[in-house]
Amino acid sequence: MPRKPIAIENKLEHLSILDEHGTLDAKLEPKIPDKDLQKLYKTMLQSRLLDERCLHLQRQGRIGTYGPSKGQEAIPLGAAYCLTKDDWFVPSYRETAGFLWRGWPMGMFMLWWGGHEAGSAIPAHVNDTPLSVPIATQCQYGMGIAWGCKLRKDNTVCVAFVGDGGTSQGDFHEALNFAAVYQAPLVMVVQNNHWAISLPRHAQTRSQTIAQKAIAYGIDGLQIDGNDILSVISAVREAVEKARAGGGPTLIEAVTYRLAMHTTADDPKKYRTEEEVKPWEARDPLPRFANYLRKKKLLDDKMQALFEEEIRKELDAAVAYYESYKHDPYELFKYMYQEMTPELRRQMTELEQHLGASAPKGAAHATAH
Ligand SMILES: Cc1ncc(C[n+]2csc(CCOP(=O)(O)OP(=O)(O)O)c2C)c(N)n1
Ligand SMILES: [Mg+2]
Repeated sequence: MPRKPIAIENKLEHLSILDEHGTLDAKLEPKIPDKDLQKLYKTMLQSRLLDERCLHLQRQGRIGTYGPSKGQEAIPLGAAYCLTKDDWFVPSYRETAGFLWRGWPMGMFMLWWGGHEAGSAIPAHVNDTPLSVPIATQCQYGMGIAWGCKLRKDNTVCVAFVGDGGTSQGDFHEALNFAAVYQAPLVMVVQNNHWAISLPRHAQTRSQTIAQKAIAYGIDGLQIDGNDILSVISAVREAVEKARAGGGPTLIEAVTYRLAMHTTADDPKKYRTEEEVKPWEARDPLPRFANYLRKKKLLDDKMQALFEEEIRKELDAAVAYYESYKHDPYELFKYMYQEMTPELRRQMTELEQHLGASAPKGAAHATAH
């Protein structure tokens, strides 16, 4: 028998609605109330200013190693906008603008980067998981949570995030395969920011796009301009509605760029050129969204100044909260399990003996938070 082509049912598209010059494809413009557009912009600005403040805190030795999300604000923010509070938001570590939309206090975010366990204490009003630094592990949480949503039949869905580098981990593939087989309501958003620390996207996978990996799992895949919040909202909204209606998972590759360093422990000048970064600065999601709002008369200089003033006051209060936080030296033993293991108890007792009577007693707080 001769070889013959296999007809694979798929469509792979790229979506861009607001280009880098602020030109709108009006046919594709998603319906978003004016008030929401303004709140989204303020949150994007808040994320950018929080990022700047955390960088300064790190440089002054007042916070731990910090991983900026500058340039990637539109992706987690647009995605979070498409969720209800009961839906699940499963982040990696560059979803700052999404955390803010979900109502995470900025002081809590600072506690996380300051190394405190309390930075993982998600507010009770949302179904979110904490920042996840072990690469791609959150893909499995997202898949399991999405499967749970389906089994509970409570009409909720899960959006999980991973980086381009994370797509090389087995966790990513296992999660998507499982979600596809069980038709779990999972939306997997890949933040393709072109770099995994110093490893460029082209060295990460031989695939032409990350979105096309969806074809292998038998699910829908879509590539979008991740620096355009309108594209993000449009794509995630469609995927969330499909998942909620029982249509199964979607893989969205959101193309963006990490404008800052990987973390404060990294110097990107060692592996990438200014010429590479410059065009991406022109595609920054923040001024692009601002231009769109200005054209719609939803933003002006006065409003911009007011937003900045309000955010800076909130930031000052968040830093004050973070820096006055009373550290519990025993908290690191208490988060992992409902009941501590004998080995953890032994280690905590050892620390108690080491710290002496001056430190708060660990045993009194022995159960998990
Ligand atoms: C399991 C695991 N392996 C390695 C690392 C070290 N590490 C931290 S960030 C990173 C690169 C991640 O790149 P990407 O997924 O593209 O995310 P980005 O940092 O670009 O947002 C690596 C390898 C880790 N944190 N976890
Ligand atoms: Mg990356």
